[in-house]
Formats: sequence, structure tokens, C-alpha cells
Amino acid sequence: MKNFRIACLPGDGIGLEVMSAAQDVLQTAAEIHGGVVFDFTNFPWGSDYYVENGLMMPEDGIRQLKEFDTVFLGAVGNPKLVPDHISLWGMLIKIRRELELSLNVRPARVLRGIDSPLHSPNDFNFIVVRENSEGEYSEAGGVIHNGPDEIAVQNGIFTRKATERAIRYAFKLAKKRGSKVTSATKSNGIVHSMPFWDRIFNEVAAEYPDVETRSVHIDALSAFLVTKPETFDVIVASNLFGDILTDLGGAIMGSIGIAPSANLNPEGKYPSMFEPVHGSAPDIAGQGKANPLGQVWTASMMLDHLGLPELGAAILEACEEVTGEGIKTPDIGGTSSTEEVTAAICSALRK
Ligand code: GGG
Repeated sequence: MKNFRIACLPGDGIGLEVMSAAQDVLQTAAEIHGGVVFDFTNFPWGSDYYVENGLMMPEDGIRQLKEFDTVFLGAVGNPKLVPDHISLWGMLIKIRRELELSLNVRPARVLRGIDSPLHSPNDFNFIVVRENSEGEYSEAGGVIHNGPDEIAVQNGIFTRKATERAIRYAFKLAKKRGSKVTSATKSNGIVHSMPFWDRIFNEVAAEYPDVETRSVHIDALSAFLVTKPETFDVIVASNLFGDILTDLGGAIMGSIGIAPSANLNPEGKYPSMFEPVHGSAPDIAGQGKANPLGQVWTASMMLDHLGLPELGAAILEACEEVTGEGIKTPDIGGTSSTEEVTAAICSALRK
């Protein structure tokens, strides 16, 4: 029997509902597999924790997470309780940085039975590799003066090491998929970091002469993801560009509630963390409307990473059986609740 210790951080809002759904699915998957145990430890960190303790997670939280095989996160943020930049930097970004989760991998394709809002919907299948440790997400800068002379300065940080790591990962992935790499740039407007990014992209590309490449400005790339998403395979992007592109990816998949992601520690030094792309959606929290598919698909990616790819594939296939039968939450045109979709995925797994 193989035991996997999973640190679960449901977080805020719908994070609690979708985490509970994904745990049910994982337990069902463990039952049918027979040879594995998923040992969940739930941590009550997030905005409520902040209200009580003045921190989103305890001082030794990172040390605690390092004891686990993997980290499974729901969603973070409750702007009624904690300003967004504090909740994000106090938990999600803190974990990404301190566990050195330098790559964020986010696939996008349409599941069976789901309608993309696009005109030619179902023929795309791309993966965004997002640099996850620096870039536009930076604490460098500040605000000076008051009143009409007030000035905010926000610096982006782009190191050769992190830029090259993300780009190189994208090329390796593209080589495995037998496909091409698109680089998201904006070197006509952002005159230091983006030409630097392009230069490193071209250097790495020279090592992969058999991989087709192109660089596309982020504004045009966003438009092309809507008009011809099928022309993309692996996209590599900086932290902010990757964040924006993958919300867009979720939207063209039918709902951001479906989109999964993996935050990887490439060296395996610390546990990797898996989280859906969506946020905490406080407007629908507690109403049974949250789409569990993003968290469940994320669980499937987590199992791939833990060396259980067949079980991960079985979970995703069960999701598609359910969506194919029309059992869906309201965000993708259904009438089923979070619990009903979850129960249907568990039944499909048991078949
Ligand atoms: N599922 C994690 C979550 O709550 N994401 C919301 C968010 O604001 N993410 C920003 C980011 O991925 O950088």
C-alpha cells in the first residue's frame, strides 16, 4: 500500500466546497485502485485565519508544508475581510516563492459535453507554461508624494535563471508533444525586460532546431486565443501574461471554473502545489453552485505528478463522462449542484 501525504489548503470562498468535492473524488479513486491511500491534512489558512491571527498562514506554515508529498490548494481571497494584495502575497505567492514553485503549468482544452463560447470551439488543446517566481509580480517599487503629485513605481524583476528555466521547460514539453512553442512578449512597449525575454527565447530555440517557434505580442496573442486557439500548442509567458492568458484559456474552455494548474518545483526539492486557475468567487460561495471540475482536474494533474498517471487519467475520463451526460453546474449551462456533479464523477469512477 502506498501512502501519499497531501496538505490541503481549501482557503476561502468556494475553495472550501471544491476542495471537499475533489477529496471525495480522490478517495473514490483510491478505493477503486486499491493500492494507494490519500492521507489528507486540512489547514484552515486564509482570510478567516487572517482576521483571527493577523496572518494568512502561521509563521512556520512553509516548514509544515515541506513535510508533505504534495500541496493541494483551493482558492484564496475575501476582499471583504482582507485586501487582495495582502491575501495573495500572504499565502498563494508566499507558498509559490518559498517552496520554489518556479513553473506554473496550465492546460486548456474543451471537455466533452461543454460548449466553448467560441464559434469553432472544440479543436484546441494548448498548455501555458507560466514563469511563476518573479516578473511583474514583484515587491520592488513604492509610492511617494501625496495628492496630485502622488507617484507609484512598480518594477518587474526578470532574471536570466528564471526566464531560461521557464522557456527551457516549454521547449522540453513541446518536444515531448511533437509541437511548437509560442512566446508571449511585448518587446515593442516594454523596452528592457521583454527584449531580454525574447533574446533568451531565441537562445534556447537555437538548441531545439526541430521545434517550430514564434513570438507574439501579448495583445495580439490574446486576440488569437479567441479567434484561432487551435493554432497554439505550448505557450510560454511571464508571470502576469501567463496569469491573464490562462483566465482567458478558462473562458474559452467554457468557464474559468474548469481550468486546472500545477505549480511545480522542478528539482523536486520541495513539494509541488496544485490549484485550480479560478479564485474564491465570494459572490457564489456557500450556494452549491461552484464548479468542482477545475479542482478535480487539478487533482488529476497532481496524481500524474505523484506517479499515478492511470488514476489521473481515470479521474479526467470520469469528469468527461459526466459532462458528456449533461451533468453540469450553472456556469456551463447546467442545473446540477456542486454535490451532484461530484457524486456523478464518483459513480462514473466506480463503473
Ligand atoms: N486557485 C487559486 C486562487 O485563488 N487564484 C486566484 C488568484 O488571484 N490567482 C492569482 C495568480 O494565480 O497569480
